[in-house]
Amino acid sequence: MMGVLKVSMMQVLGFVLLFGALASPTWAKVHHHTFVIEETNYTRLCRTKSILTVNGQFPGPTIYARNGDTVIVKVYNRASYNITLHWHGVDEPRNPWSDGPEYITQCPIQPGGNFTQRIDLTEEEGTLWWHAHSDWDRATLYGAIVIHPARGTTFPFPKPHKEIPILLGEWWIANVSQVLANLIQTGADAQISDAYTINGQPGDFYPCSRKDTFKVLVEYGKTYLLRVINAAINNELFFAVAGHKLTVVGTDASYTKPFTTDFIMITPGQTFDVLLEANNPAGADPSAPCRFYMAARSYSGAKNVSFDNTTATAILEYTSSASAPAVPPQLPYLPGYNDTNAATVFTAGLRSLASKEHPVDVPQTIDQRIIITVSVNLLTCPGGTCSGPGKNRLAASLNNDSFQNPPIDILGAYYHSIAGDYGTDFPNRPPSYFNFTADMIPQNMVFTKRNTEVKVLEYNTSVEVVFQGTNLLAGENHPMHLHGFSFYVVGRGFGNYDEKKDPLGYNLVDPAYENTLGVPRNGWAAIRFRAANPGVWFMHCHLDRHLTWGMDTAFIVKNGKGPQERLLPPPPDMPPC
Ligand SMILES: *[C@@H]1O[C@H](CO)[C@@H](O)[C@H](O)[C@H]1NC(C)=O
Ligand SMILES: *[C@@H]1O[C@H](CO)[C@@H](O)[C@H](O)[C@H]1NC(C)=O
Ligand SMILES: *[C@@H]1O[C@H](CO)[C@@H](O)[C@H](O)[C@H]1NC(C)=O
Ligand SMILES: *[C@@H]1O[C@H](CO)[C@@H](O)[C@H](O)[C@H]1NC(C)=O
Ligand SMILES: *[C@@H]1O[C@H](CO)[C@@H](O)[C@H](O)[C@H]1NC(C)=O
Ligand SMILES: *[C@@H]1O[C@H](CO)[C@@H](O)[C@H](O)[C@H]1NC(C)=O
Ligand SMILES: *[C@@H]1O[C@H](CO)[C@@H](O)[C@H](O)[C@H]1NC(C)=O
Ligand SMILES: *[C@@H]1O[C@H](CO)[C@@H](O)[C@H](O)[C@H]1NC(C)=O
Ligand SMILES: *[C@@H]1O[C@H](CO)[C@@H](O)[C@H](O)[C@H]1NC(C)=O
Ligand SMILES: *[C@@H]1O[C@H](CO)[C@@H](O)[C@H](O)[C@H]1NC(C)=O
Ligand SMILES: [Cu+2]
Repeated sequence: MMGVLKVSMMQVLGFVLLFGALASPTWAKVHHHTFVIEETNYTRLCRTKSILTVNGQFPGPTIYARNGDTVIVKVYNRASYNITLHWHGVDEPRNPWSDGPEYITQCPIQPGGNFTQRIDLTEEEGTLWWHAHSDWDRATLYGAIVIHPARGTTFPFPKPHKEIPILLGEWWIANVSQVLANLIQTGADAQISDAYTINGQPGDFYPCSRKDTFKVLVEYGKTYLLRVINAAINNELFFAVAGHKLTVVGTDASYTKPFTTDFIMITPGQTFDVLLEANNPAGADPSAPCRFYMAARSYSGAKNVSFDNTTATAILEYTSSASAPAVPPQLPYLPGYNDTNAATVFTAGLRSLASKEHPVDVPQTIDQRIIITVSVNLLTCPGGTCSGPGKNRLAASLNNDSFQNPPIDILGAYYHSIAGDYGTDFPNRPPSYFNFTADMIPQNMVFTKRNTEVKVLEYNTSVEVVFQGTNLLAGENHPMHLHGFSFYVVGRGFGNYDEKKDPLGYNLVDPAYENTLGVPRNGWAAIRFRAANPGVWFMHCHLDRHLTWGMDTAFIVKNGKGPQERLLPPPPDMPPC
């Protein structure tokens, strides 16, 4: 009896071990979520207002998965707005249908409607996020996506004691839909926000906020992984933790060489994985108070552009402080709001890990270089009735094309060969060459034109895009985001890009691999990627007022020859227009 049992248990155990060992690296798990979008009352800064939420939560739910997994999200729109959701930084191989930008890959999910989206986490590992991609709904519709190493693998650094998502956001007391409506109606700049937030809370320096300030408890001697996400609408942010260094180990779900710094500069759309060692000497003394602020405030390089200059805080508290006197925490050093030098030094420190386990695949040669000017512009306003500079309307452009959304989505129009929705003449070069970054630019150059032009790429083209910032109206750091791909940031500089000299200085060895990059104020940045993902992929500035003004376009990547190189068919429940 015992013998039989023993044998059978050993067989079972052997089977499990063998099967587990064989299957685990490729055993992708499928996670199912339901996201119900609804309007919920939240109180911040002494005022209650109705905001858009997912499952009643703000910030929204965190999606946890592992590299290699698939996440299926059933989205049910119970709110009274047209809404779409985007999985920021996920490549979505061959499946732009689930990507989300309104009128680019889908028509919005209308009130009462549903749409089931599929998120395939193939190469991504680290931190990403999801957010609304309709109007400015992402002001409150956002949450983290935490992607752990694939089964059977681990982090390329010692396992942290705990992981803490840090979502940086931006809050208006006013109705954000109304803020956007006013911007569109008047042609003037956006009303600035009233607060920044850390995990939904403004912190101690704002009215009625102190009791809800976000707090992290840490143990002396342990290391924590902060997963920092900038979900703000219109502001790049400096972020730091008093009394502690930060070691960046990843960005945009790709590992970096460990890089120790006092602060980070994070643009909307970006994420940083940051190790924080709870090693402040005061933390070892139970009688000493040991509390520190983590803080975020704007990096605003543009001259003469108003912005929210308030500071959001959260508290890092050592567990040893439980019985210590409650003295106010220290504030960290943060660079000045216009410290472009500090932003540049931080950004220049980022390098891909480029290890055996996490190799890079930087295109060493390119088939095509596309040079794109990134500008803030004006449009003339009929009857001079706008409230922008000179009674004109503020606008923005890429290569002097100010993008307007078409009435039906470009992906659907492309897939079903419907003509007239968009053009394919997005220029490969700036339409005119001038000193892009000069202090004074002839006033007539500032005006732009609206259209809906995209760029078509053959499958597997090795592409280089050079973004050239301009000083038209106002030079500014623009966080350019590409859907469907991550890219290597091979070069960056100030002034005008020199096509002969600047490529000689590229980093083709270990450049950072990102999905959003800050194009330096009055400078340029060059990215490389291989267009091996068929579909329609949006590219835009992640400052939403620039996006609204037209700083966007899309790539259509054509099908390749093989069956695995073709766009998948649309899901049956694509939202109708
Ligand atoms: C939300 O707040 C508004 C005004 O503050 C109030 O009129 C409304 O009844 C509240 N809604 C809910 C569901 O509590
Ligand atoms: C969307 O899903 C919800 C919940 O399952 C259901 O009540 C609703 O009828 C669906 N809407 C449509 C338009 O099918
Ligand atoms: C917010 O503004 C939008 C656009 O003007 C409007 O449709 C909506 O009813 C407003 N929401 C609230 C809660 O006032
Ligand atoms: C700053 O902006 C204001 C308002 O748009 C404008 O009147 C003024 O001329 C600008 N100043 C400079 C130096 O550009
Ligand atoms: C920041 O805001 C304060 C008022 O809250 C103002 O006095 C100050 O000039 C502002 N600074 C900048 C750089 O805008
Ligand atoms: C930053 O702003 C300060 C004051 O607002 C100003 O004195 C300084 O010149 C500015 N620095 C740069 C680099 O623009
Ligand atoms: C372009 O403008 C910048 C800033 O005014 C100036 O330093 C530079 O010399 C100009 N370049 C050329 C080629 O004129
Ligand atoms: C952009 O296009 C407009 C309209 O055609 C033109 O007036 C303007 O000079 C162009 N600007 C640049 C920088 O090419
Ligand atoms: C893409 O092109 C590269 C370089 O020509 C080649 O090595 C690779 O196999 C191609 N990939 C696909 C999927 O066709
Ligand atoms: C919602 O989306 C539908 C489909 O694109 C469109 O016809 C309708 O005008 C939109 N409603 C609003 C308020 O934008
Ligand atoms: Cu921008």
